[in-house]
Order: sequence, then C-alpha cells, then structure tokens
Amino acid sequence: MNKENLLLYFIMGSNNTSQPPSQVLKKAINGGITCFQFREKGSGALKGKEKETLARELQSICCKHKIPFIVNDDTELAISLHADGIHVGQDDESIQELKKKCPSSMIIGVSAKTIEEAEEAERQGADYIGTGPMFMTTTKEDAELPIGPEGIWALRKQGIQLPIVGIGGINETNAVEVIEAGADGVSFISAISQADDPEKAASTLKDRLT
Ligand code: TZP
Ligand code: MG
Repeated sequence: MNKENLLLYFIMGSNNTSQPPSQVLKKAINGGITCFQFREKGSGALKGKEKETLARELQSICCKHKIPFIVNDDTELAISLHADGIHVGQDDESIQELKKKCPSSMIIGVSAKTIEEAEEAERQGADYIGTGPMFMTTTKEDAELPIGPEGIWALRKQGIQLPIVGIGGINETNAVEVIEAGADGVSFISAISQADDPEKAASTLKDRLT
C-alpha cells in the first residue's frame, strides 16, 4: 500500500456523529483526509442490510474522491463490497485467514501495540499496524489505558518497519507528537466526527502535519 495514504486516517461509524455520516465524510474529504475506515461498532451500531447500505454510500463517496475505503472487522462485507482494505483487532480473524479469503490486493491493517504483536503482524504480512490508544479516549467503550507516543518510539526502536498509524485521543494539538515518535499517520474518530465543522477540523489537522 501507499504509506502516504495513512497520514490523515479518518474512522467513523453512524454512532460517532450527530450529523449525517455521508455529510461528515464529504466534509472530511474536502478538508484533506487521506484514508477512511468504516467502523460500525458499539452501542446503537447498525447491523445487516442497514449497515451494508451505509457502507455502500460511504464507499461511493470515497471512490469518487480516490480515498481508500477500509472496513473494520467485517471480512464478508469487505469482500462483497470489494473494499480497498480490512482492519482487524488482535481478537478478530487472523491475518492468515484473511490472506486466504481476500483478494491479494486488499490492504490488511491490524491493531498491534506490543512488540510481539507488531512482529507477528509483520511476519504474517500485514500492510500496516494501528497502535494505541495514544491518549485518553472516550470513543471506544473498552479502550485500554493510553500508551502514549512512547509506545510508537518503542516499536521503532525495536526494529518494526511496518507503517504505523497512531490511534486514540488524537487531535490537532497532539497529532505532531505521534508523527515525531515514528508514526506514518494519525487516525481519529471524534476529532472530526464530533466537530461542528468537520472540514475545518480535517484541514487544521492537515496543516499541523504538512
Ligand atoms: N481504538 C483504540 S482507541 C480508539 C479505537 C477505535 C478510538 C479512537 O477514537 P478517538 O475519538 O479518535 O479517540
Ligand atoms: Mg475488532
């Protein structure tokens, strides 16, 4: 995959915003995001046909603007939509399984924060890892304690070469620290999905990093 696409990685599901998700996504794209992950999870998350309909709507917006569309933890959906990628956690389907099922062009992202998890992701052929939480977050219901940008330093120091995206509590004031620690990109939900002006939020984040 193209590492540059990871720089401003926006993640959203329908329960992360009070505005129509398609509107938020369009504004975020206008503001300069470089990648999008559809993450329909947690309380009130859509299921079945409704989930698929929203996924298709957001995917077509991404497609029109040449923004990679990644599906969180739903391999069947990712495959049936011909999504650009799939992102899984440590407790989800293994990379080995994904490699068997998915087209070889599909980007595979994995959440990994310990050196063991990162090395395993590298061995299995993941395209990037998501590491966090960097900072305190209230968006993920079961989020663990923050590891800080130091967590990324540590992985780099121990030789991890895979592209890394920081996640968790990242906003315009702390995004730079994450990149300086060795990440290729920052990912965020609420910094954009909860902003009154998602376009401005995205463009401010972009200004901080470019
Ligand atoms: N994984 C670790 S923290 C987190 C996820 C999905 C939530 C990130 O949301 P926010 O609003 O950017 O802190
Ligand atoms: Mg998961």
